[in-house]
Amino acid sequence: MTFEQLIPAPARAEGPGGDGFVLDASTTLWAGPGTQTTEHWLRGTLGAALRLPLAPGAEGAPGSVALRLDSELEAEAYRLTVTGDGVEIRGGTAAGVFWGAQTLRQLLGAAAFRRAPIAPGREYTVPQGVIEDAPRFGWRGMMLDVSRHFTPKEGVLRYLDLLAAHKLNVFHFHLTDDQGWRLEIKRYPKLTEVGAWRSRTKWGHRQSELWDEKPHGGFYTQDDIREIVAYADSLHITVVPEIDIPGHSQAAIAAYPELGNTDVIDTAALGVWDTWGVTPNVLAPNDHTLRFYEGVFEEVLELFPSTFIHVGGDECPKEQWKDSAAAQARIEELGVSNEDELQSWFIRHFDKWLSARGRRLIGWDEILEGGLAEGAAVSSWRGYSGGIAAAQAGHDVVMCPEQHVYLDHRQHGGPDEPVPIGWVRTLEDVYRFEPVPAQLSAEEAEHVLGTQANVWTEVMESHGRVDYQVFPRLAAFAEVAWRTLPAPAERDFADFERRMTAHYARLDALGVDYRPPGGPLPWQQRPGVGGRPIEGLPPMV
Ligand code: TNX
Repeated sequence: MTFEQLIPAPARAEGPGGDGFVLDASTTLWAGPGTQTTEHWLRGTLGAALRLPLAPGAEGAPGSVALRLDSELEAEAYRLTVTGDGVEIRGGTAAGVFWGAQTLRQLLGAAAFRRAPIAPGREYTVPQGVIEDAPRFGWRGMMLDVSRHFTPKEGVLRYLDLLAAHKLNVFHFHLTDDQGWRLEIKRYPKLTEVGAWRSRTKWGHRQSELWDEKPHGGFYTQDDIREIVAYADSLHITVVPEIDIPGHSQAAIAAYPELGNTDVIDTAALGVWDTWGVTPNVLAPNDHTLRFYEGVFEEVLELFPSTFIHVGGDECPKEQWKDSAAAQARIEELGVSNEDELQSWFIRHFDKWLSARGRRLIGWDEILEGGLAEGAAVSSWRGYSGGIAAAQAGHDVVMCPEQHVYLDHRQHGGPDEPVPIGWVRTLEDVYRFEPVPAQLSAEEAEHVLGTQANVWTEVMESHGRVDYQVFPRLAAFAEVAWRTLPAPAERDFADFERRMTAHYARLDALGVDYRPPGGPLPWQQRPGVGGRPIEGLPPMV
């Protein structure tokens, strides 16, 4: 193992030199004040993989791993020093120490990514040298859509491990959508009794004629969520929950029909949606809806300590509001000029509501339409433009343009790609993704909190399908989010690919069902299941 096989590559590495440090049964672990999360993680994860006790030892004892905070380092920065005598990880914060431990794991080889040793009694040598490293962005995220296809709790915990292994620190949890409500809300039990299940599922892109005729569903109890949030916290990952309003809400309307535009359609006849796309069935913009969702958000705030709370705000078609006498009366009463401003009023309500409780609202870039609420942040998904406009207006932005980092989009143009949708975005394309657009001045660019990759699951019916779409591209994304890389065209993709050889072995050890460089294995293909483009349809671009 050398320093040249790390992903993400560190900012600076000196070495390797000397014989290295051998971790064995006698190696002790000393954890300075404030470094307990890493102490537990090292013992629980590395200790299990290598079957080493990593017993508590004295500060400065030879043959030890030492963890300490160092106020001279920036938050999340770390310095990993390996001598013939031991390993020291210093971090600017507890998170910095933890990221240093992730690097240590990579230096130990693929075996360190298993849950138990494959060669008991083997020694593990860490190369000698110094690594100094710090992230480019404070928001390095992945969004997982658990509405379109449910990921059971165990799968979520596993993804948190995978994020941590890539030094990603935000898990955007897309909990509600038209096709399923996944979060237990005590005061509204029907949200999960009714809203967490659909009778059947479109198999493939919405233009496909295939159906999976079996019920699909599931949800997280509040205790599940507490466990997920606490587990994420132990990995220095923040969970940002998303409750999508006022569009993408058909599952909620199916559970509580009075939330819909009852003067336009018979909302009592609506079920949880069984196909994909954008439904016209959106929330009614009235006081009852506001009070209902305040109730939802009250429980959300109790469960999720994150400063940011995502309220969706995307793809809210305005037809029903145009046709609704009640919505039109509301427009008049508020003195706003159109339906976009009505949506803006709706979002602003929750912006104020969240601010009053010490939180901050974040929403998809449609929340810019009709005027962006003060203090709100934007997830820029329809390209860079929403993010540019928001940053120029002084709002914080998370860059996640669909043209670059939507991992549901196919990663190769070949005919074997399973359920191919969207643009072809290869591993190299993701490696060359630049989160900060050139149009922003240095000052405006300060508003780019970071970047995230979004994993929408319409065409991912299983854990294996999610892995296939996410990996290996998440590794390239992690490097983009962590490192300060040259301009896209100048990035050394060949070097990244070379490092990926070691990384594939780590992913194998972790049991990740990634797309192999040579294309999908037979069982990863989905012959006959339509994506888009499909025959007879114009291509998406
Ligand atoms: C657009 S991104 C959506 C999602 C879909 C996704 C599919 C966003 C805010 N809305 O509802 O799942 O495209 O790529």
